Amino acid sequence: MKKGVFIAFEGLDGSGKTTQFNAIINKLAANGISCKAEKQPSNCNPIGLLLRDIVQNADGPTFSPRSLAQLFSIDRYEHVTNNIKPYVDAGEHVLIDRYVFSSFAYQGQMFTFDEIYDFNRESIELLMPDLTIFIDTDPDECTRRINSNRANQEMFDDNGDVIRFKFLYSFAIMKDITKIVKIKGNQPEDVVTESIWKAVKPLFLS
Ligand code: ATM
Repeated sequence: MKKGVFIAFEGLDGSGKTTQFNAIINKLAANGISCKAEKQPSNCNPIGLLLRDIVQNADGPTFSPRSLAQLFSIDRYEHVTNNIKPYVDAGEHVLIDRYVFSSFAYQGQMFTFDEIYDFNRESIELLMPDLTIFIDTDPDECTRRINSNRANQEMFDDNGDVIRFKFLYSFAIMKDITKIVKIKGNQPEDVVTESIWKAVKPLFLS
């Protein structure tokens, strides 16, 4: 059986990542291609739900950075084992809003690349995306968008320059393991969608 395609979307909060993720799912659907839409933290197990509470709710539970990094890796392993890999293996396409590079970037503020790799080794060895799309929007622009659109800040909204650097650093190290395409996010929404579509389309339609 031919495997499904697995594509991850990454970017800073406010980069336009989720908007573009939805736009590409719609474009694929318009071409008769259906995909399973996933996100991390997941909403498939109690750890994923706990993580959403931690990052979105300033009054939510608090954990040490080490425990937090490990919770992201536990959620990822459960999610990929139960809700992603079996589907990809059975020929379904899966698109995911954030995967392991988000840990290299966000937890990369506190831990080295190697430490985060070790936390996530099992997931990385089980399944890496066929393609990772990075929406590279200027961190100041991301902050401006977050401040104008969202009522509540998320836990890591403050440190855009460092997080972007950690994304780029981990892409450089992992470039032989997964294909990564960087798309400039400081462009009109439809231009960004077209650029992503150019990278995504060949995986489905030739
Ligand atoms: P979204 O807003 O894209 O759903 O992501 C939720 C938060 O989780 C986001 N934080 N902010 N600000 C990034 C954070 N996150 C990590 O810190 N590590 C991870 O591995 C993942 C998947 C997300």
